[in-house]
Amino acid sequence: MKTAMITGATSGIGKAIAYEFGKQGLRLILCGRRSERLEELKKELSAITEVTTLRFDVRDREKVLEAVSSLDDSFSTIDILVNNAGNAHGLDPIDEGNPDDWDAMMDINVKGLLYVTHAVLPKMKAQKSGQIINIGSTAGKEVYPKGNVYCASKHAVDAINQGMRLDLNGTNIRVGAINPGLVETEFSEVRFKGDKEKASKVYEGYTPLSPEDVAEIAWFMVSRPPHVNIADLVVMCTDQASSTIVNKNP
Ligand code: NDP
Ligand code: 8X3
Repeated sequence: MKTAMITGATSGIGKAIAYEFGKQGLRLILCGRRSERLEELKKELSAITEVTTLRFDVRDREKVLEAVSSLDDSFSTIDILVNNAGNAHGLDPIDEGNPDDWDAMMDINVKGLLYVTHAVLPKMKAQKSGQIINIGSTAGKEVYPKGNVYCASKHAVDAINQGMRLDLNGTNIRVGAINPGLVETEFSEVRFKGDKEKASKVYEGYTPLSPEDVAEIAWFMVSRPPHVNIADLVVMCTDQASSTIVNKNP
C-alpha cells in the first residue's frame, strides 16, 4: 500500500485530496498547522486507512525537517508528496500592497514548498521511486490585476515544477503540477483576512471548481502506470476562460 504526504490537508484542496486518496486505499501523512483539524481528520480517515499527522508551519525550515524525520518506521516511506499548502494574502495594486502579505506568500507558497521537498526528497531518492504533485495555479500561468505577488509565487511554483522534473529525470521520481483556476475553498477567506461576505462573492454567479474536482485529478495522476507522468495540467471550471475572464450570471 502506498503512502502519501499531503501539506495543507486541514482545508480545501488538500483535505479533499486526503479523502480521495484515503478512499483509494493510500496511507496518509496529513500536514497543517491547525491541530484540532488534524485530529478530526485522523479520527475520520482512520476508519478507512492508516493515518498519521504532522503539525508544522512550512515556513520553519528546522521544524519541517524535524517533522519529517519524526515519522516512525511504519510511515518512513513516502511514495507521494502533494505540495499543496499555500494561500493568497491580500488583493491590492502593487503600489498599495502590504509587504507582510508579500513575505507570507513568498515564504509559504515558494520557500515552504522547497523546504518540504528538501526534507522528503532524500527518502524518495533512497527508495529509487516517488511522485511529487505540486499545486500551482492558473495564477502561475497568467498574471491578473492586483494578483502581482500571489501570481509571482505561483509562477515560481511553475518554474520549480519544471526544475524538479529536469533535475530528477532518471531517478524514477515523477514530478507534475496541477494548476487550478477558481476553486471554492477557504482561499478567498484567507485572502480577504476573514471577510466571509467578500470571499463568498468571488464564487457567486457561476459554478466554480470544487476541491473534490481537483482531488480526483490528483488521484488520476497517481493512478497512471509508472511510465506515465502528467507533467503539467491546467484545469478551470467551464465558466472560466482565463485568469481574468469568468462568465458570471450566465
Ligand atoms: P485553503 O485556505 O482552503 O487551504 C490552505 C491550506 O494550506 C490549509 O490546509 C492550511 O492549513 C495550509 N497552510 C497555509 N499556510 C500554511 C503554513 N504556513 N504552513 C503549513 N500549512 C499552511 O485554500 P486552498 O485549498 O484553496 O489552497 C490550497 C492550494 O491550492 C494553495 O497552494 C493555493 O494557492 C492553491 N490554489 C487554490 C485555488 C483556489 O481557487 N482555491 C486555485 C489554484 C490554486 P493550516 O492553516 O492548518 O496550516
Ligand atoms: C487561485 C485562483 O484566480 O483566485 O490560485 O488566483 S485565483
